[in-house]
Amino acid sequence: MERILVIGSSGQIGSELVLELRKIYGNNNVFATDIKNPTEELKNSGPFQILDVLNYQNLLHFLVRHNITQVYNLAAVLSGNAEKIPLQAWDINMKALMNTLMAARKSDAKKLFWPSSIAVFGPTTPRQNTPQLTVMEPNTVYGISKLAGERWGEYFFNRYGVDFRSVRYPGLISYKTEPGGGTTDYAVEIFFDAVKKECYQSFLSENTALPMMFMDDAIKNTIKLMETDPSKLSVRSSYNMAGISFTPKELADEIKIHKPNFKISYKPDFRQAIADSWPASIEDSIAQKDWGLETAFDIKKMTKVMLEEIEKKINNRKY
Ligand code: AKB
Repeated sequence: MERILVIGSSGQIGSELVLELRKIYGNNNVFATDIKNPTEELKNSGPFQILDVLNYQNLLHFLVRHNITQVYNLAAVLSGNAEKIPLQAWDINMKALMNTLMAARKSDAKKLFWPSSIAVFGPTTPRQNTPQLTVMEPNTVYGISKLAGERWGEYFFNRYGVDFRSVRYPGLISYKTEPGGGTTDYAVEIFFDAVKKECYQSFLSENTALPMMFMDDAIKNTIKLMETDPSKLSVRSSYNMAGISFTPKELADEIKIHKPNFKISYKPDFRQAIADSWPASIEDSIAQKDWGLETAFDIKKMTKVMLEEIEKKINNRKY
């Protein structure tokens, strides 16, 4: 029987991943933890505890006490925020990972998921259809920490048998919990502003293409990777995951189909330089071949669901 710990369960990925894992493995077998309070839905559906992953002893104790077999460690300072507090972000991102790797090695929680990102690539990487294996010279704090994390994950797999698994997430788009401090956040903010105000000021320029993915696809594929027979996994650093690539202008045009009065303006800030250093599109055939990565949402389907669900959310709040 699997007993699963999700670290960072109150964040954008965690708040949806926990609910999906509880459907599969049973409410009481999926432990949600964070340093922030969870959503009501998450709190009411199973165990939640405040846990700081930066405290190694508390983490190890938790794993042993609850007989944990799998860990998803989602705690991270994202790209935009990391540029504001470089040394602190490096410290948090690396310590959160190293504590989990060491605790996995010392306990029965040998299976570990840790998210990497398209941020591992840099300005010298080929920007279109970026392959799995290529030049990797990230120039952001977040990207450097993700690349270092991938190398440590693979090292702990080879050296200590920790069953480390990872994907390089593109920007993730969801309506339940908003992201915080990322460069791809515009692609979530735009939907909330489109519903509330029918206008949006983008912090990225109109033709900045980036890989993105709807949260349902991200969650489904993350769990699929974790359920794959270990012998099928040829990559123990992190798998490319392409999603869908589009620019702010292309997304705005899609929103206008549903909201003809919607207006977008552009005022690039410091996150433009980060976006310019990342790939515009990614190639993910190795993940497709090894563990069956597949997605269901294109820009049209995603836009429709995002607008409908945010309308519902805002209307429910009013009454
Ligand atoms: C960010 O923008 O920092 C993240 C990411 C692409 O990893 N969404």
